[in-house]
Parts: sequence; C-alpha cells; structure tokens
Amino acid sequence: MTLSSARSCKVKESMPESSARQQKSITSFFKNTAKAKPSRELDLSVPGLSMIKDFISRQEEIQILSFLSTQNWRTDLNRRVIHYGGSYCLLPPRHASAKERQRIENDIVIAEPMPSALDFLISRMIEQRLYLEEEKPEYCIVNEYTDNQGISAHVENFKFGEPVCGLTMGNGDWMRFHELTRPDDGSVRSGKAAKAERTGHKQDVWLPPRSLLVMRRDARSNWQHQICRSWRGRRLNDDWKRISLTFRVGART
Ligand SMILES: O=C(O)CCC(=O)C(=O)O
Repeated sequence: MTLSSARSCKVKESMPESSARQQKSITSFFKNTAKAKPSRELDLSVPGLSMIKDFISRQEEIQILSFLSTQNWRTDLNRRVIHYGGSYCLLPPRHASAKERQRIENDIVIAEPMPSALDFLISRMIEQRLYLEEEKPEYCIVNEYTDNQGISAHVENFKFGEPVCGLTMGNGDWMRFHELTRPDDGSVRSGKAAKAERTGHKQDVWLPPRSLLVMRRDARSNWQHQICRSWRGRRLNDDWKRISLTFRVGART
C-alpha cells in the first residue's frame, strides 16, 4: 500500500457514518431533482386537449428562467414577450387582401433563431412522441404574465401544424376555453377573434407549474383559449408571475 492510498483509506475509515449518509442523500437529491419525471399524457375536458405534468424539474425551470432573464424582451405589447424563430404573430391572415398583406408583412420583425438553451425541451418533446425528429418545433413564443395581464381569446393560427405545446413556469394559472360554432381563424390583432361565434360552452383548465399543455384538432381550431386578467388567486401574492413557452411547427404542405 502506498502512503497516499493508506492516507485515503484512513480518511474513509474516519468518516463518520452519518456524514457518509448525508453525502449520499445530497448526491441523490441532485440526481433526483436534475431530471424531470414527466407524467403520461392525460386527456382533459376539451376534445384534443391533454397535459403532461412535471414535464420539467424545478432545477430545469430555474435554469430556463435564468436564461430568459438574459434575453431581449419585447415591451410594446400589453405583456413582456420574446419570439424565437420568426415573429409570426405579425404574419397576415390567410385570406388577407393583397393590400392588407403588404401592410402587415412590412411590419414583420425578424426574431432570433431558437436558442440552444431550449434544445433539451425539444428533445424531450420528441422523446415523449409529441413531435417527430424531422418535424420539430421551429417557433417559440415566451409570454410573461404578472398580476393583471392576460391574453385575449383566440384560436391557434391555422398556419401552424400540430401539436401546439405550452409549458407553464413560475406560478400556475387557469386557461379558459370557449367552444366555437365552427373553426374560425380570426386573429386577435384584426379584431376578428372577438367576433367568432361561440356556442356558450366554456371550460376552465388549471395549468400547474412545470406542466406541458398539448393542443390538437378541435382544442386548437374549434375552441378559443384565453388567459383572463383577473383571476382572484393572483392578487394574494404581489410576486405572482407566470411565464409560458409556446412551441409551434409550420403546417404540413
Ligand atoms: O400563455 C399561454 O400559455 C398561451 C399563449 C398563447 O396562447 C399565445 O401566445 O398565442
């Protein structure tokens, strides 16, 4: 036995059992919290709507939020927003007149590409069979809602493919769904979304922190979704904040 290995044996021998146990539990704490254990995809009360709970772990949530805090946010909307992969909310509606199209297209702001910090989320969505490797999300919009901020009722623009996936971080919140009498692609910006005819049937869906909401078929084209500004729970906490990441793919041609 060399001197150094003898020394290390001695150190090992003299380490009290309780410290060794503590060390082991710290190691396993980090092992357990580092990677999420997503639930299976659970169907919700709106047709085509499902959810994966614990899609990310707390540590991954902290990692994403700290990355986002270094990014350039748009502040010209009623809430802070980041677009990655194209500023598609400014794309013209499908049936826009040539004049309207030109006006809107002139407004297009080219967004940053999808950042590599979000790659692990995209890989996980592929692992969970939400997307195919060759049709992975190209677009992501980050929305930040504080106390009294929301998003008006709208359907997912028909230009996008399926599914549309939304990750909730920070605080959980309710999302309200309104059933339409027929699919209606009117945008919020044009004011057409507000005029879409509703059946009067609505559903409130709770979005827990770190969950992924998955919208397909009717849930995205026949039901509008909305984040109301005035849910009471928010007022109980001055630091209330929800940050969502919505991932989209282009429609198949
Ligand atoms: O915050 C959300 O989860 C919804 C975001 C959304 O609907 C949108 O950006 O179009």
